[in-house]
Amino acid sequence: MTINNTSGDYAGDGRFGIVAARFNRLVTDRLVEGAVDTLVRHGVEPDEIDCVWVPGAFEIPLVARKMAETSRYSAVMTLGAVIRGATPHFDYVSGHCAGGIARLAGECDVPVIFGVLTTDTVDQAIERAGGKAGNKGSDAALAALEMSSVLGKIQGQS
Ligand code: INI
Repeated sequence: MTINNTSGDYAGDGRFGIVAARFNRLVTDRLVEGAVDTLVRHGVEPDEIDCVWVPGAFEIPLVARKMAETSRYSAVMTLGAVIRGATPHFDYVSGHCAGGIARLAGECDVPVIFGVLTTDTVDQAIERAGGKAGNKGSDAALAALEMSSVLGKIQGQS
């Protein structure tokens, strides 16, 4: 048996969770829009999407874990934007956030998707939030759809 969903033909079944950071909201609003738009275009009803806002990327892992542990979601997407400043703060926030989400992605029973931008500049972040480098929120939604479909197939649900 081969499971390789390259066609992008996902059922979009179930509820989908988003955890989004309010920090750098100019960017993260665009990421959320991209994610919701992509989910809906793949057949997810808007009222099957729950978006929980948290203060910043540092807070994402805790809320993503709580959402994943409810077993209510087919996948949980994490969306944020950590932009490098002049101090080591960036490294602490991005390191905790990425490390926490990576642990969840390996430990949780549902897919936890990493859609947190880490960039040197605001312009780089904007480019990746619906600008010339695409929309990483939309990419996160595609990964969520594919992963929930793959897990459903492995578990024999579809
Ligand atoms: N949070 C972000 O999401 N992005 C950032 O760029 C950022 N910077 O640069 O400071 C940031 N800081 C806030 C942090 O995530 C926490 O919300 C805060 O430290 C409270 O725990």
